[in-house]
Amino acid sequence: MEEKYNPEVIESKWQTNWDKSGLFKVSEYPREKKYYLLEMFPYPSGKIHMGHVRNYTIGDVVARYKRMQGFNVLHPMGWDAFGMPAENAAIANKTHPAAWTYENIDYMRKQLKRMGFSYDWDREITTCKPEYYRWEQWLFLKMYEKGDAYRKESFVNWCDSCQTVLANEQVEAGMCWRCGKQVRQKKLWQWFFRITDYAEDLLLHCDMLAGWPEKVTLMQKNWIGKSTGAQIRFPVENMDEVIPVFTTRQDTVFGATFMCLAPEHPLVIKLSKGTDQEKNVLEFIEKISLQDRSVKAMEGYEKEGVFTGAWCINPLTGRRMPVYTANFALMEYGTGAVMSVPAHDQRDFDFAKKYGLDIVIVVKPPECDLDPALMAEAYAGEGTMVNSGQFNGINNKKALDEIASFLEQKGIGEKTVSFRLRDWGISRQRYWGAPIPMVHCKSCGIVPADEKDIPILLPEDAGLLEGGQSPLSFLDYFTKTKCPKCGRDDAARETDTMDTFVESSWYFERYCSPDYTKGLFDKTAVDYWMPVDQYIGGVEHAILHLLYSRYFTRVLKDLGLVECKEPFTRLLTQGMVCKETVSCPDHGYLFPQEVIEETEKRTCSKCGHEVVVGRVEKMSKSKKNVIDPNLLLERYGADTTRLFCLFAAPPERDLEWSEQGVEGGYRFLTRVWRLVNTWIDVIGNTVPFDGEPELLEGDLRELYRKTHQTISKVTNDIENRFHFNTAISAVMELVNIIYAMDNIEDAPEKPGVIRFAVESIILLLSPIVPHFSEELWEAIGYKTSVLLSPWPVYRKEALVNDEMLIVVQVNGKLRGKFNISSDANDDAIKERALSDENAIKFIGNKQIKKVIVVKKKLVNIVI
Ligand code: ANZ
Ligand code: ZN
Repeated sequence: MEEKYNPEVIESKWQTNWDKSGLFKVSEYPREKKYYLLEMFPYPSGKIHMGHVRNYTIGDVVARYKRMQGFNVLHPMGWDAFGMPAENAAIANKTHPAAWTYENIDYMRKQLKRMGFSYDWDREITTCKPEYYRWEQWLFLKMYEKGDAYRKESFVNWCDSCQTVLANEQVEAGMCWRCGKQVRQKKLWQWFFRITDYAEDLLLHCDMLAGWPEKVTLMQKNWIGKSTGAQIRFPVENMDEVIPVFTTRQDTVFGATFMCLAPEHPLVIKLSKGTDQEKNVLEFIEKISLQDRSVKAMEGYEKEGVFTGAWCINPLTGRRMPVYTANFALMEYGTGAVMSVPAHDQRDFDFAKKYGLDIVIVVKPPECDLDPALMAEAYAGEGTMVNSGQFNGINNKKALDEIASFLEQKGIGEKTVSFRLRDWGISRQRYWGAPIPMVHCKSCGIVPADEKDIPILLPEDAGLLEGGQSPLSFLDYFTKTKCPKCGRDDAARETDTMDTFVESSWYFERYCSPDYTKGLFDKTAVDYWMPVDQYIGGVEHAILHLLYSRYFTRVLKDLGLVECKEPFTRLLTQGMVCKETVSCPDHGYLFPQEVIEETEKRTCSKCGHEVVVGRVEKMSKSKKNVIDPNLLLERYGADTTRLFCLFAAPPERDLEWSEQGVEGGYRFLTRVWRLVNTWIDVIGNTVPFDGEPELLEGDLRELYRKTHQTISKVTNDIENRFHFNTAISAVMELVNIIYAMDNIEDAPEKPGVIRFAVESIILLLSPIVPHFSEELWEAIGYKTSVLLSPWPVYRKEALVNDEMLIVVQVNGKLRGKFNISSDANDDAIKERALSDENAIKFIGNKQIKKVIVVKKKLVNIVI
């Protein structure tokens, strides 16, 4: 065994070795216990960052640990390879998205291998390859056939500069998340997936995802946003029209004094046509259409609207209600119309005050009376019904159901629910994505592509347009096609591509049979592996990616392609990797390598100014507080990097970068290395001791017990909580104990007990620092990989600390006895003796002069 720990040599040795022996390959040949461990696959942006390193290290430890526990572990990796950054980078660097993407993938794959992750690389998936997206297109056709995919005209957030539709969450305070420019509203024909069909089911199962963090299921529930209420129809005066509204407060119908329609509501133009309000209404609609929806979604923006010139009738009071169009009424929610009850809804109240509309109180608070003229705000609380005809006098909560039933009886409305969740708009006017397999024919309209024509290949060599606009519609050889229905040869292919969230909604199922050529996946394989037992990734995907994946798995189940419907049994959302920011008064934020460490201070390498150390924040290129994993790999190696990521914080917490932490990790590994080196001659030719603890004495017994305790602690920490940091601490403690025992008495069991301790240390550390452990495992004589060894088990009886019998004397006379752990120190023994009931009796209220403790034997209390 080498004197010195040399990570560079060891790590490349074992990586080659693992590769050659195919150690990480798995198959589904029925083995009892399967375990599917998955980390969110990366976007191939160029190189991996510390966030990836942390995420994948956590996953790798679990994968290796489960494997040693006897599970058949699927642990795959791939690339979420479509998406806008590839196009932007291609324009900026004058390359092609395909070339850029594949190059990045090659580089990042090397980096991941360099980290020693135990992926089955035979299962690698790259979503921009036709072998992958052809099945997505095939699925699209099936969904179209079933009505799960449809086309509708709708308003979208549109960025002129990126020439693309943005999802609501890609709009930050009215600006494009990528380029920072103003977003506007544009009406476009778009493709949608009918996720709302599954709203109820997705919501219901949120409560059954016991292995998910509660904050994530809560976010999903809020996103789905179910409201229970009623739909009520308001007839329009002098017209053959009704306005249906959705309300959760049907108890307040008697207080509805005006109506508000969303500016996009089709009745707005119809009602105002020919009235003197027509011009105002059209102007208002135009103005609102330029506002982006994220502004509208904000609380506290100014409520405004205009009268449409029309009136409707309150079906319960007969009151004439002016019909307005207002910016706070959203077309996408409920029916796009709001019955406004200013006395009991704050928005309606503000609106009524602004435009001088009537306020009628219908719920009276328990303690006081309300006066519409004096109210400063709406009353949204509970109370007694007033001004509400036959419902007067009852509690308004009770009235909810009664009024709903009454409306149903009268045929004016019915109980209903509304969801906040919208159908999933998947059309992107982008080039670097999977083409939507539809055809536009001048005779037949929209026709699905023929299944035989799939994959509809994305041309990988299209020239990009400067503005970033998709080139697809300009490529005749892509767009020109025959109509699959009537054969006309001047039909055109759809040029929209799919949202990249579509690829990531089923990749985990594809991993189960990545080379399958007859469908999305082989059913036997997918039913063997799915669901994913443990999924690990960033909390930023708590809503969309996870919800879309849950939805897709349901669609696939309903198509008979897979058995399970919840794809992820357990979910871990890891914390961020953070570091302090450092800036120079003249040069702004500095990269760590731009800061010079001097004895007393740190200075800017550009100008010599003393730097300012800022807050600890998530590592980001813009703040320059990043550590390049390559640097760590070069300086310390993969094992130290992994050890640091796991030791610095439990996985779900944020991790603060610290150079000392990394160095500490390195020193610990060196210490373990030396330990094995020191003992190797003694333990080299023996087997680990495996007997009863009673066969041992003194330090050996202590060490044996400690080793079992460490195995138990590490196993529990990993198994139940993924608390690798405390697991590592426990191993460190064990290492310290061995170091502290320099003079272990020679007993026949000595080599075996020490061997047992050393082997356990290597095994327990092996998922965390695999190369290091392989090397030591080999050094102590093993010929096969440490990964193929079973995880160590502990003896229950060895966990309990030994006890000793202590005799209690008062003035030298035996007065009592007790058992106490052999770990107990003199103070603990003394305390226990002084609380001994019998002793207390004999002491009475006499003064205690002295307490003498005789090690491991007796306590004498002198009074
Ligand atoms: C009358 C009423 C009286 C309401 C009252 C509230 C309080 P949640 O709980 O979020 O589902 N609403 C309905 N459709 C709307 C739309 N398209 N745009 C904006 N607002 C809309 O909210 C349900 C309430 O939101 C409904 O109940 C309706 O106002 C409003 F004292 O009806 B309510
Ligand atoms: Zn046709």
